[in-house]
Amino acid sequence: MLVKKLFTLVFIRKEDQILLGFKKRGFGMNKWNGFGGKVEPNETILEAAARELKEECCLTVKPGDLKNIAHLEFTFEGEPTLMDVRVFSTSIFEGTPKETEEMRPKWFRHEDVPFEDMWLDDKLWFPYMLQGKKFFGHFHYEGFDKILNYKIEELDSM
Ligand code: 6U4
Ligand code: NA
Ligand code: NA
Repeated sequence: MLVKKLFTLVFIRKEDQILLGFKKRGFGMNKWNGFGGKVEPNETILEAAARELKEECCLTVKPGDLKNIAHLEFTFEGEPTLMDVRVFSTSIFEGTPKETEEMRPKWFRHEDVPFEDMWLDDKLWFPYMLQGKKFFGHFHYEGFDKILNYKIEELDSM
C-alpha cells in the first residue's frame, strides 16, 4: 500500500520570467525548483503554499491568488511513499525575492530554465506549464536520477 504525502509547489511569474529557487538543503538539494513543502495538519493546501513561499523566498501572496495549474505524483521503485504535489502559479505577489537558509531565488527567462540542474521530470512538464496548460503527471522513479515510466495528461480544469 502506498502512503500519500501532500506537498505544494509554487511558481511565481513575471512577464517572460519565472522565479526559481536553488535548494540549499534537504530533499532536492542543489536543484532549482519552485517553492513549497509539506502541508501541515492545521492548514489548507493554499495556506501551506503561501506559507512555504514566504518562508523560502520572503514573497507574500494571498492564498486566493494562487491558481492550481497541475497535480503531480511521484513514486519510487521499492518504496511505499507517493508524493502528491499540488502545483500553483500566480503573477500577483508582494515583495522582492530574498535568499533564505533553504533557497536562493533567481528569475529565469523561459528559454534559460536550467533543466540540467533540476528534477528529471521538470523538463517533461515545464512546457505544459509555460504554455499555460493545466495537467496531471505521474512519474515513477528508480532512485532520484532515473525515471522508469511516466504519463502526462493535459486537463481542461483542475
Ligand atoms: P523541510 O523538512 O521543512 O525542509 P519542506 O520544505 O516542508 O521540508 P520539502 O522542501 O522537502 O518540504 O518539499 C519538497 C518540495 O520539492 C516540494 O515543493 C515538492 C518538490 N518536489 C519533490 N519532488 C519533486 C520532483 N520530482 N519534481 C519537482 N518538484 C519536486 O519538480
Ligand atoms: Na521546501
Ligand atoms: Na520549507
